[in-house]
Amino acid sequence: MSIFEEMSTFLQQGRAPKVKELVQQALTDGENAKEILEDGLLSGMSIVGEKFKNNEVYVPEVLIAARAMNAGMEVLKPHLASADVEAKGKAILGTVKGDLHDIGKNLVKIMFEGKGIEVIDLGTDVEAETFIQTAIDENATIIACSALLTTTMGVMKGVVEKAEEMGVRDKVKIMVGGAPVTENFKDSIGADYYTADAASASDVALSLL
Ligand code: B1M
Repeated sequence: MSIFEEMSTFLQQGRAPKVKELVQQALTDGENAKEILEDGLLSGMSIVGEKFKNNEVYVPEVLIAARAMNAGMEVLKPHLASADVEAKGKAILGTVKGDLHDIGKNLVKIMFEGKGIEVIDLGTDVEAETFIQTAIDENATIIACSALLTTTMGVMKGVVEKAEEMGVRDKVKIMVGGAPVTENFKDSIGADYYTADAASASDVALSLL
């Protein structure tokens, strides 16, 4: 088994100290930081994402795998700049105003980062205008909104309207998701993409960048 396969396997098992150790070893062996990221860490995370989508693993396993990925990233980050890894793009993410549910939103963040997308996480209870202003300030092209309550999903319409009002509707893609959100709802508010789960959301986001 190559060091990258080993790294990917330990990441899928959520064994953070082992992942960290292998990233360090790969660097010491002279492996390229970009290859360590893509063939070791991201490859492992993408397998976890697929398994999650197919109900072969569940939320706890995903969160543990994500912790292992973050542990590896800590070691790798300083070397990535020098390897000149291109950021794949930037997304603004949050749970909408009035809604405090963040487990699904955090999974979206993990899956996006697993695909190499930089995420500005605004947290929960986020005003429509904050999504748009942050996208403008950060020069981000993707806005990803999560809502778990039927009473808060309407805020997503506000995000679309604010984007129009603030003159950036043609510059951003607005993605929506969360348990009560549907494809029909997405169409009714004029958002761009709906996905049912976090892994699919990251596939769509990557295809947009
Ligand atoms: Co709340 N809650 N909750 N809750 N809670 C629900 C959502 C509810 C369905 C429970 C129920 O009644 N059966 C119900 C909503 C009913 C409705 O609106 N139709 C409900 C309610 C009513 C409430 C309160 C109002 C309860 C009260 O106080 N009376 C209150 C509201 C607080 C607030 O937000 N203002 C409340 C509070 C809470 C807790 C704080 C206790 C806790 C949240 C803790 C936290 O998030 N840190 C909580 C929880 C845990 C739930 C349930 C049990 C689980 C939600 C969850 O995390 N699921 C939930 C019942 C349920 O869903 N079975 C419920 C796991 C998570 C991985 O799934 O977030 O759906 P989910 O994410 C999925 C997809 O939806 C998708 O990806 C994930 C899978 O890959 N996804 C996206 C999510 N965002 C996406 C964005 C995308 C794409 C995909 O693109 C951008």
